[in-house]
Amino acid sequence: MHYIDVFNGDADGICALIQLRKTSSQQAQLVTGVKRDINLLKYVEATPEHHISVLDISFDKNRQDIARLLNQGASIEYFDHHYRGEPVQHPRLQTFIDDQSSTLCTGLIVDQHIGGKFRAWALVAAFGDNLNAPAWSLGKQSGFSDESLTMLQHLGMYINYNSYGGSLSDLFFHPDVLYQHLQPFDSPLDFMAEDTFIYNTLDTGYKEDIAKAKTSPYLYQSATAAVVFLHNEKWARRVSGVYINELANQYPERAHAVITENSDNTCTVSIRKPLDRETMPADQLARQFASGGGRKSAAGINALHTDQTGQFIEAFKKYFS
Ligand SMILES: [Mn+2]
Repeated sequence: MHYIDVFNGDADGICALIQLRKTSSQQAQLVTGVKRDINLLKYVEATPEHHISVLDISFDKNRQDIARLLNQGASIEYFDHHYRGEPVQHPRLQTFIDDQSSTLCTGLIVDQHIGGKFRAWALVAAFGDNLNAPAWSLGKQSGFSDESLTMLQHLGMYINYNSYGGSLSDLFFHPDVLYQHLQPFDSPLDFMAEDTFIYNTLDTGYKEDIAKAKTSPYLYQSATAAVVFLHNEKWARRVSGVYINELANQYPERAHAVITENSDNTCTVSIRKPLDRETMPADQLARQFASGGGRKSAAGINALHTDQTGQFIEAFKKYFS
């Protein structure tokens, strides 16, 4: 049997796979990319000799390739928390998908699947997806100190930060390289104690990029919604997703959008629902635009035409008012 591991390049994808491979260790071909590169299954070719594990990318967005790979004879196990759409029944397809709970991420779904054996990695996954409250309470329940949880939270933020970018050349570390560095460690706390280069590189990069983001202009700002604009720069593509999480945490009553300019007359849009206010789900707004998608709390539009920026801001203000 040949194994292929297909995973989102963010903290949730990486730390979900770490847990899975610590539990059933096997040599696998790795397929991953920047966080927004979610149609990862299109890069995969299979035969009946292939078993494919897929983590943290939307089932719905990969539906055609799932059908193709099953037709090619592969078996697939699928772990995710993004929009699933119509379920698929197939004897060689096993799914562990929960796209309803806003307190679960793929790393926590794998944690349940393996009985919490590598809990600290599951917590890094959850912190990476900005699930701070669920991660903190599960961490306390599991006996972690406040100090350890703060460290896991930072690592999750930094691995997540590393995954944002228009292309791999924007990133400090290719996600598969990062995975290979992290995977040997039973606990992320051991990783942080032993391998300081990666952590320090991301820590410095994060702080510098956030400082630049804080000087960026608001296109709209009220008590219920705010829209920030970032120019077409490497640092902006890297920081957009973590900057919006920081804004969401700082202003929990407010909805946020960060619009990042691309070089081809499009913008990439990140959307966060208010953390402390009940509203409509963020992904439903995103899906009103072509190339939009995501989850209830966090969603985005990959390529919004620059002409549609005004239209998006109007829709966003109305949606979250
Ligand atoms: Mn995730």
